[in-house]
Amino acid sequence: MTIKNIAELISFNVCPFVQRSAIALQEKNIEFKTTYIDLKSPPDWFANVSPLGKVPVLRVGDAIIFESAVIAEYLDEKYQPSLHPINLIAKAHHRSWTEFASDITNNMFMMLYAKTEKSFKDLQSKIKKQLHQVEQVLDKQGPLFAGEHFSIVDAAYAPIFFYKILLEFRDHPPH
Ligand SMILES: N[C@@H](CCC(=O)N[C@@H](CS)C(=O)NCC(=O)O)C(=O)O
Repeated sequence: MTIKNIAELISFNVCPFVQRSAIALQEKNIEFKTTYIDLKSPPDWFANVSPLGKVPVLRVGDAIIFESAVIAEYLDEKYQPSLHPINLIAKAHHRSWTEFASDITNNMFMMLYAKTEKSFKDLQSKIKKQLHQVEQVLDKQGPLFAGEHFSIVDAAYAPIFFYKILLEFRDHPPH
């Protein structure tokens, strides 16, 4: 069953953090409206809804929720069934790997905007090591973090694969 029109996702094109929220909304079968803004020249109203000046922001009625990991947690608590493991240790592990996904995503961002060949290459090898760590976890329990079942942590990794494809065939910064 789809839950109708309860949310507006304030977005920026190809933002991996926005993609996380969009995936979480879709996995929860929530119908939502997407509003794209240009981060280089945001509309006046954006400062009032985004305390950190970042996307994603989820607008639910008059309320604002920001930070992609928090948006995912909010959606998971509000709309059942939960996409977290029941076991509290497993759930804590999923949250830890979500943190790690944020670090990888930030490194990918920095790689995309790297100013020098050296910083580009350094980040590339750091990300490779990080992805290798993730692979080792998934090799034991994959293909997803909870085996066959999609969990909220998987929403944090899906955009990483999109960015990986974007970056992996490059051996120098795109700019
Ligand atoms: N920790 C934030 C990161 C979000 C983020 O960095 N979004 C970028 C776009 S992909 C942004 O809004 N950047 C604008 C800025 O930093 O001023 C989250 O998980 O939601």
